[in-house]
Amino acid sequence: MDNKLPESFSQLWAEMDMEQSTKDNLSPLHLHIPEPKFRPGDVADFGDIIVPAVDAYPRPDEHAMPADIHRLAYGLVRVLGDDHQAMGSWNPGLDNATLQVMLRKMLLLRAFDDRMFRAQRQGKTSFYMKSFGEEATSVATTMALDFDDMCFPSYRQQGILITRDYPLVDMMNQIYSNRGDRLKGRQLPIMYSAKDYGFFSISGNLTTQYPQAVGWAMASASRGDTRISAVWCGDGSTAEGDFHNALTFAAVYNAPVIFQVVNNQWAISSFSGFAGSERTTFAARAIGYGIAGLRVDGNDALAVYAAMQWAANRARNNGGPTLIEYFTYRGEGHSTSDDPSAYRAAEEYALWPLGDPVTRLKDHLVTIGAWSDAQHDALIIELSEYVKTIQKEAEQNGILGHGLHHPFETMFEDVFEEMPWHLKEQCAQMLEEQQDKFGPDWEAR
Ligand SMILES: Cc1ncc(C[n+]2csc(CCOP(=O)(O)OP(=O)(O)O)c2C)c(N)n1
Ligand SMILES: [Mg+2]
Repeated sequence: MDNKLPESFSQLWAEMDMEQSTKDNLSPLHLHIPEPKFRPGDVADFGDIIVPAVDAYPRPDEHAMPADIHRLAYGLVRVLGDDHQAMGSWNPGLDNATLQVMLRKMLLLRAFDDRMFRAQRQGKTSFYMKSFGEEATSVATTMALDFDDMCFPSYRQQGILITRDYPLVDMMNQIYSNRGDRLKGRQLPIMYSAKDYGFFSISGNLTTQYPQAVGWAMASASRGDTRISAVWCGDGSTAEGDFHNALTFAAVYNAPVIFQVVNNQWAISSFSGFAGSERTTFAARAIGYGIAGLRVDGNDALAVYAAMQWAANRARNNGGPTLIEYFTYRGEGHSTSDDPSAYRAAEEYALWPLGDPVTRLKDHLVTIGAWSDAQHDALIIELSEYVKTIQKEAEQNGILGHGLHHPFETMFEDVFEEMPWHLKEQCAQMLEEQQDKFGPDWEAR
């Protein structure tokens, strides 16, 4: 056997050993493992979060070149000042009636969340997810869109449906997977789908909605339509490949899509550092793709509205995609299956320097004389009673485990236009087995 090859390998290793000896004075490589600043038992201190003055990052022209507005990706768009007045170039100048609707919708969302959380604890459904502290990012954003613009939500934007006046009873029927559930029990509770309300089916697989929103926007543009799409995901979800594929496509084709990252600091028990927040902002991801990027105070409903309006006008005028980061905080657990006291400091939400979105909007309205504390307290009670009434209505259609759901055989339907023989057989077998199990009087419900 020719021994040239082994010889050349040994030469190579010998050379590498020599090189190694010259590196002996280097310290060994090591990895950085992100660690949240505060854990249970600590008192959170958010002193390092920079909250710039209102208008420190003024509103650029909607046609600005992305390269000319990089500052906006590192700043914080704000409208509501510490004195609760709306100020600066981003102030959307909404009239009092519109602001009152915004507040009402955010409060309704909060009342709905509270009620459904409680329903899960009472065993009426298996799962629920609240959006406490993030209400502005779904309500104010939706108000800045047209009704026929298409929304691609993650699981924490039930505020879109509430803002678009989707019937609460239908949301509850879905949560209970009961016989009134428009989705026939085929989706996990809270994973709504409402085509007629411009609300794309929620998927549990994180960030799949990102490329879908781009595809929808590209289709709209290629048809010469005027509708745009808007998509939401969380900070953790930006680590998914789909996030980056979507931004690449949108940048290449200048698609009329608005990317939104709701940076609530947490992805279940992982903090945002695991998605890269220790190095830069999520809005700054836009810079690498050459698209517009805005970082916004997510608890300032007027700033959120203004940013969305800016991006929507830009997209509608063929200015292409924008990436908006809403800097906010997840006030409660990830879902009903989560216990945040196991991994983060207590009272973090109360210490969050950007406050609470509902309180800030309310304080603004009170300050300008368009609302009062008494009206506010009365509205909270009114909405809570309203949600309770709707809940009773939904529960007439059934709750978890009480048997009132769509007939079992419907699970075989809606896939094929004509049911193939093998599914017919399986369906018949299932019904037979149910009869055997529950007796001859049993009827498929
Ligand atoms: C592809 C995929 N990976 C992991 C999960 C499990 N998972 C569900 S929610 C979640 C956290 C997502 O955090 P973030 O994107 O910040 O959204 P938030 O819940 O904070 O709104 C994870 C890891 C999943 N559903 N899909
Ligand atoms: Mg998150």
